[in-house]
Amino acid sequence: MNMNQYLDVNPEVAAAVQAGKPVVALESTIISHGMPYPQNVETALAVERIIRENGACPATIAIIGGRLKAGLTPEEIEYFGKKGTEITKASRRDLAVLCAKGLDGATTVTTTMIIAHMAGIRIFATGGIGGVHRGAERTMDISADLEELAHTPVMVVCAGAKSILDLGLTLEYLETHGVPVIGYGTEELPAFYTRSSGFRVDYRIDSPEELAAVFGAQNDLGLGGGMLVTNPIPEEYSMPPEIINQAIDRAVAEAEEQNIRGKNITPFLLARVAELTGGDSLESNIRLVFNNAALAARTAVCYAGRKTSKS
Ligand code: PSU
Ligand code: MN
Repeated sequence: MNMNQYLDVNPEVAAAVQAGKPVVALESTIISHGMPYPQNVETALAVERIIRENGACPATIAIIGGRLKAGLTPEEIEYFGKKGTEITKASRRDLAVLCAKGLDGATTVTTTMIIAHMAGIRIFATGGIGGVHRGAERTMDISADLEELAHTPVMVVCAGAKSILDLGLTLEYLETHGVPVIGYGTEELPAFYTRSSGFRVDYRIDSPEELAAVFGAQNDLGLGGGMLVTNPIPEEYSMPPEIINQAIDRAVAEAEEQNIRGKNITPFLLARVAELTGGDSLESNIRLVFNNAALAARTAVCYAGRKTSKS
C-alpha cells in the first residue's frame, strides 16, 4: 500500500488487502453521472453484492470532503447517487484541487485506477471506459483513461467502449502505449450495448485463471501499466445495433451543434443516448456492469491465489 495523508481505506478493504485476499475496485462516476437516481444506487449496491457472492471484497472509490476513499458505506453510496451530476467529475488533473480544498469528486476510470493503486487494489470493474473521441484529429479530445491505462498497474474489466468514441483510434492509441486489450471469450472488441464492433482485439482469453496469469506475468515482467479486459454484454441484454447507433449518431450531432466541450462531452452523450433509447439501454447498462463485476471478482480470486501460492 502506498499510503498518503489524503487516503482513507475502509477497514474491511484494508484487512483484505493486508491479508492478500481478493478485492475489486468500483468507480463512482458511473453512479453520479452514468445512471439516474435511484437505479444508480440500487445498481451500485447490487454490484457490491455480486462481488461478494463471487468471493471478493468490493471497494467503491470516490472523493468525499477532499478524502480519497477506497471503500464506501451504503450511506455514502446513497449520497453520491442523490447528488448525481452536481458532484464534480474528477479526473487526474482535478485530484490536487479537490484534496486541497476538501471537496467531493466522482472518480472516473482514471482516478479510480489511481486510488485503487494507492490502496493496493489491482483489479477494477466498470461499465465502459473513455477513449479517443470522434473528430479527435480536430479537437484532440482523448480521455485521460487511456493515459492511466498506460501507466498504472490495474486491470480494468469493462464491456468495451461505446461508439460515441472512435473505437479504431482508441485501439491504436492503446497499442502505441503498450496496453494489452483482451477479449473475454471473443476476438472482437465489444461496443458496450452490443457484443461486436467490427474491430479485433489483441488476444482472446476464456477463463479468469488465464486473465490472472497474464496480468501476473505483466507485473512480474516489470512492464508496469494496466490491462484492459473487454467482456461482451450477455446476448440476452444486448441491443439492436441500428437502434443504438442511430441514437449515438444523433447525440454526437447535437453535442457538435451545442458546442459541448471538454469534460462535459462524455456525460452529455451518455445522458442523451440514455434518453433517446429509454429504459432499454439502462437495463442493458445495469446488466453488463453486473457481468463485469462477477468476472472481475472471479479473476481477483485467481490473482490472489496465484500470489499466495508463490510466496
Ligand atoms: N463511458 C461510459 N460510461 C461511463 C463513462 C464513460 O460508457 O460512465 C465515464 C467513466 O467514468 C469514464 C469517464 O472514465 O466517463 C470518461 O470521461 P472522459 O471521456 O471525459 O475522459
Ligand atoms: Mn475528454
